[in-house]
Amino acid sequence: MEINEKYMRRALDLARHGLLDASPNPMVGAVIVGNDGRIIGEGWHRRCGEGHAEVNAVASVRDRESLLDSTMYVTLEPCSHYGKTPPCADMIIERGIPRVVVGTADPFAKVSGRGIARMKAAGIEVVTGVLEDECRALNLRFMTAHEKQRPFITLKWAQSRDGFIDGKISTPLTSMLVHKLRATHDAILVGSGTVLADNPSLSTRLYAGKSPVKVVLDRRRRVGPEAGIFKGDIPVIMMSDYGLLGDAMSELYRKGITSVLVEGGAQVLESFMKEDLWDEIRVEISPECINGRVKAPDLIRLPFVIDSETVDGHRIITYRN
Ligand code: AOF
Ligand code: ZN
Repeated sequence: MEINEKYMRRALDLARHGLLDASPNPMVGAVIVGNDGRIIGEGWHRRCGEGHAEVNAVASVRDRESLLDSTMYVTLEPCSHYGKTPPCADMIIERGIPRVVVGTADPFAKVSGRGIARMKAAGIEVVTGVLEDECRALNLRFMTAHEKQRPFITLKWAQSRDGFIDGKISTPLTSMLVHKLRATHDAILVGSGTVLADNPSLSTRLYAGKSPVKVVLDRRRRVGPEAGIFKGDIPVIMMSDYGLLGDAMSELYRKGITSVLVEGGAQVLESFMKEDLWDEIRVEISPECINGRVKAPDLIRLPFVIDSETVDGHRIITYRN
């Protein structure tokens, strides 16, 4: 169905405008096509808490009547729940849109199929799975989080050429890239050992982006209120009472965190890897040998390299699980 893909591609392009502000909501785009095949409305989800893509697309249509013989293309299943905004499926039914083409189902438990079912029950012709792979890939973290009921987990460390993580590895430019990476996650996580040893602020001061929530694994309650992570007004979650790492991750998910960047130290990173509790690993390798004391986790058995770049002579490699 060439024609469906053409309009879905446009909806995907629109969805990407949500890149900076949609999270933790997904990026979603919607296109409304009139009976002569021309686009009569477009919209996307701009920011978490604001109007959904479908609502913005409908609001952009000049002639309400034209909706009665139109097709809506939307990258994600229209929602069926009252969240921060009312259900899009109901709005589509009320406006009398007779055909809806959906990219992929919404894995969010409060929706997951109910939006599609509700529209079908109201007599709307619904086509699903158009450019499904692209629509899923667009919101990989959102999809992973809701399907696995835990945040998307990125492990990150910087090591010397000879595999040590102690010592100064990063350059000003690679440090800025770390802050950029932080800004794309809902939370940053470290172990209490890292807080005590390095007293990091875990901020995004080197990059103009969002500041994620800070999470510290601190079973022994060793971190005091004087720690640098408490400076500023970014919330800090101290986790002491959890059984397994997986339980800690489920708890973060229940708090609404859909992605977490795990920054160390070595023991914490190793534990996530041992439990196969990760989705992406991002490693920076400096060109120097430092013959340090703390070994970086072993890279040998990591499966898929999805990206490799060189910045200031440092290699930055990204693996996907
Ligand atoms: C849609 N269209 O553009 C988006 C959807 O709190 P709310 O009301 O913003 O609802 C957030 C949930 O709605 C989110 O977890 C996801 O399941 C869905 N997002 N749905 O129909 C959209 N952004
Ligand atoms: Zn919605």
